Amino acid sequence: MIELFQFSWSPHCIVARRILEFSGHRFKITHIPNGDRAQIWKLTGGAYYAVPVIRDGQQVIFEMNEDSQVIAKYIDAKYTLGLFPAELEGVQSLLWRFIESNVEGVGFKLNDIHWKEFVPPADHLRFLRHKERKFGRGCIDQWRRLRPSLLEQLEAELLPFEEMLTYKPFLLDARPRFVDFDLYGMLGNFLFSGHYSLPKSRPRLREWHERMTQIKIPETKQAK
Ligand SMILES: N[C@@H](CCC(=O)N[C@@H](CS)C(=O)NCC(=O)O)C(=O)O
Repeated sequence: MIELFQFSWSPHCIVARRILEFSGHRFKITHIPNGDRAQIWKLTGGAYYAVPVIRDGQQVIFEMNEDSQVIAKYIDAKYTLGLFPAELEGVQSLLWRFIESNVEGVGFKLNDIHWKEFVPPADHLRFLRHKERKFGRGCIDQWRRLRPSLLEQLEAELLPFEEMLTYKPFLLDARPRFVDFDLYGMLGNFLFSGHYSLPKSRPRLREWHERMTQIKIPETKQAK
C-alpha cells in the first residue's frame, strides 16, 4: 500500500492525496509536522526535506526539482490513471508551471493570513521564522493588509481556467488530467482555512471544483 507523507494544507500534498483518492486504491497518510522534517530526511537518506514524499514497499519517491512531477507520474503509472497522455505532453507542462506559480503564489498568502488557526502552537515559532526568512519580516501582516488586492489578483489568475471550462467539463478534456489535480491542489491550499470560497465570477470553476472533489477513476472509464 502506498504511504503518503504530508501535512494537510500543503498544496502539493493535496495534489498527491487527491490523485490517490481518485485511483480508488487504499493508501496510508502519515502526517509530518510542517516545522520538523526529520522523518522525511531519514526516509530519503538525507536527500530531501520537502513534502509530499510517498513510500511504496521499498521505494521512496520524491521530486527531482521544482518542475518535476515524479510522484504524480508514479501513481499514474502504477494505477493506469491516464493523467499524462502523450498528446497532452508539453501543454500540461506549460500549464502546471503557471498553476504552481501564479495560482499558488497568491493562494498560499491568503491562506497563511490565518496560519494561527491551523498551525499547531508547538510549531508557531518555526512556521513564522520560516516565512519571515523567505519573505521578510512582517510578511504575513503585509499580506493581511493586501487581502482585498490579493483576492482580486487570484480572481484574475483564474480567468483562463474559467474560459477553458466553457466547452469542457475538465480543463483539457472530457475527463481529468494531471493539471486538473494540480489546480485542485493549489486551490485546496487557498481554501484550507475555511475563510474563502471560489469567486462567484468563476461559476464554471466552482462547478468543476465540486466535480474534482468527488470524482473517482471508474467514472472516467467511458471518457478515455
Ligand atoms: N515541486 C515540489 C514542491 C514541494 C514543496 O514545495 N513542498 C513544500 C510544502 S507545500 C515544502 O515542503 N517545502 C520545503 C519546506 O517547507 O521547507 C512538489 O511538487 O512536490
